[in-house]
Amino acid sequence: MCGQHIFVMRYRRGMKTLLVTAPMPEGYFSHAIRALDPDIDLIEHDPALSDAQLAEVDAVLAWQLPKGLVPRLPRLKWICAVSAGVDKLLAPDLPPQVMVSRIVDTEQAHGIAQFVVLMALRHARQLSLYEAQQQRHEWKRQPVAAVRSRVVVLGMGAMGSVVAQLLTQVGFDVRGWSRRSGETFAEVLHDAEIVVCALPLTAETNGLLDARAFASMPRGAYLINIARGAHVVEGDLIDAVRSGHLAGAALDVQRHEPMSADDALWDVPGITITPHIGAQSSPQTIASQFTAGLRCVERGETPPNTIDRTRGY
Ligand code: OXD
Repeated sequence: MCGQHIFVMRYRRGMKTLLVTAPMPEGYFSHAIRALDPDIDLIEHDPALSDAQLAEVDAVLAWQLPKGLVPRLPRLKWICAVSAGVDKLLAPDLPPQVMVSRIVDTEQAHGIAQFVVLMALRHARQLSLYEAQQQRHEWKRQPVAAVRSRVVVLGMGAMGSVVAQLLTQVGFDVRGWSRRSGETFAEVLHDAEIVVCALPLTAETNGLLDARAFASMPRGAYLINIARGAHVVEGDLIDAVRSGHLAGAALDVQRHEPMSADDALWDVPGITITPHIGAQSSPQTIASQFTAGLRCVERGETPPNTIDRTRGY
């Protein structure tokens, strides 16, 4: 369902969409889109595209925007993210009237929730201890009990709420926190055994998980980040883990992706790195939400899941 009318004039012709979806291979999204509607006018991004070709672009389907692209798109009306997060698309030079929407995908949210549960249980059931024992051929039992750890989920949007639900079903004692929950950040962290970051990345949340936040968590707490690397001040996290204040972290996202081979995060005992594989929407889901949104834009209406650009999500 489209939202409100945004244009006085209705568009009579189909719109041209630029696909800026690297690192996905060319064709990854266009095949799925053309399977739904072979007449949609698509071009794949290529640095060699001329100003005249870019001047015809009405919409962009993108993961992130190369610097300098936006001013070359004078007709741009809509950017559709191929992701749940839109932070990589909110370029400072994006004209205010350009709408930005995101993918809202329950399958992806379930995949993320499963990943969080995997990491939370791995930590709470001390799996790394038994893996280390196995390396040493050491058969030694530790006391065991069903997991009831206190978990705080930061961000209770489309992702965070599904994460909180699945953690609760597994037996964790879960509390959600969002800007509107009333409690201060330090209050919510102070007795959290596991903190899960599911926040959107905005100017307010960039670097929120810093030395102060880690100091507010109890000794032995564990961090799971499935949102964006920039939520975490990575140097502060390394210090908090190396000092023994935090037990460790599972980082599916990092500030610099892909991480370079000499990134300091790789070698911190207790920090688990995965390469942004928590979950991903299928090209078919993205194609279907994109084509539905494009129809709205063609009719001069707001596409579904359009974000509030002043809030950043
Ligand atoms: C997303 C992601 O935002 O995959 O969808 O990180």
